[in-house]
Amino acid sequence: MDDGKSALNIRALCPACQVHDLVSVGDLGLRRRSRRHRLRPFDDGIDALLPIAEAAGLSERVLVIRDQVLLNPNALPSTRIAKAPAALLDRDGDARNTGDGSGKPAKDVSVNFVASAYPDYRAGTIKLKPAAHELWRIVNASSITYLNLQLLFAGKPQTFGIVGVDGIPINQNALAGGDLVVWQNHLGVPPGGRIEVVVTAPAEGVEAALITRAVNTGPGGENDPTRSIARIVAAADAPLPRSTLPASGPNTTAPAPSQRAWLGTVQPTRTRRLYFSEKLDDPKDPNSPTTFYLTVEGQPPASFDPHSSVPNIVVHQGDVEDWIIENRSQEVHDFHIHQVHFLMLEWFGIRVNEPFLRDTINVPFWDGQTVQYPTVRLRMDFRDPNAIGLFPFHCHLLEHEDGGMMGLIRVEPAEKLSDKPAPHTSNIKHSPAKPQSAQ
Ligand SMILES: [Cu+2]
Repeated sequence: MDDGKSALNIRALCPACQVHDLVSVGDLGLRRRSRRHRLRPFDDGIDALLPIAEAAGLSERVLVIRDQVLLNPNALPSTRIAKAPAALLDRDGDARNTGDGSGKPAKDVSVNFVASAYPDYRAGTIKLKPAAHELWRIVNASSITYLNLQLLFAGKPQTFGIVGVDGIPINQNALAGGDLVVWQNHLGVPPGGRIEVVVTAPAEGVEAALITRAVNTGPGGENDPTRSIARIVAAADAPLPRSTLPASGPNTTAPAPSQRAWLGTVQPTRTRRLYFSEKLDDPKDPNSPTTFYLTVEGQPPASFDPHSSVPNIVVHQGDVEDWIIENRSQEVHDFHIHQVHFLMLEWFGIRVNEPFLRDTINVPFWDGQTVQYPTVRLRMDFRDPNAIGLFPFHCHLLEHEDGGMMGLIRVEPAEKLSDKPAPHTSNIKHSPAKPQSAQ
């Protein structure tokens, strides 16, 4: 188990609590199909689940977690909810999370359409065989709700064995000594994130629950308090999940490692900076309409035009780039790109050691005071020939992307050597020493 204690060697599977897919559930095809998403040359849909050798022979279940309008919006908070133990947020740089985990949530949450509604959170039940090992494939299909999942047995956090993030197996890079399973006692899963984990059921009679812990989304973010989202009951007569992975055979063979060099060792072609920002129609009225921007530095901020097919970024297949994503607003944003995955190199300016890929990542909120805006640094991989085309990158919070927080990238066929210009130079400027108008 990774102890995660090294400050400069953070296995940051959970920056502010987010997760992706190991099992290639893509966007699961469960989210809205807006005009914008017709831009995708390859629609996400539900892909075949990738094989995970570490999960051979396990029963598997898919947990689709959604959010919805509160069923009881005017109810007072319940006094019957036992206080959850202190949050155990490690190695995610989550010290800024000062929320107390209470209060009315922005949305109710459901698991496979069974809601756990405020204020009592009487959740549905997942029935398991006692002490059984299962593979859970989890997607956060919420519009705006961040999840920080934890499994409690008799009030005590249990470990998840993470085998996949955002549709790609943890071990896919086939690094010598690379982790096959990452053990963690909580799972940060942002909207759009997917994660595959091995769990062990409790003994019969043990009170257990799947909860989501509070996520501090920033002064401008929605409230995501601690709450139970499913009861876990272990009983000998529990039915087995409908699907069990073969103990051997092609479905348990790990996918062939990529023939391309591991992304972490590739020299990027160039570096770009993009930033999230928001603009109130009336700066004096925090409740006035807000326009959302995701801007490539050097370009004028512009709310995304769904009728446009003009890309904000053009790259060539074969390129590898470093993108610095900056947050100039006071709420968390959830950077997501279609078609490709990326390697997170730095989170909040801290180098991290993640030998696996993502396609969704939280970008920490600006507190309104620090002289530099929070950033993440991502190594973007455009080497796959299947990535050629025009596709979006955006914040995965529905209200934000629909409010304009989106851009387009076009991946063109590989450059011929004769077309290649002189070596690219970075045009990246440092953040302004003092943050200016956050547009
Ligand atoms: Cu956002």
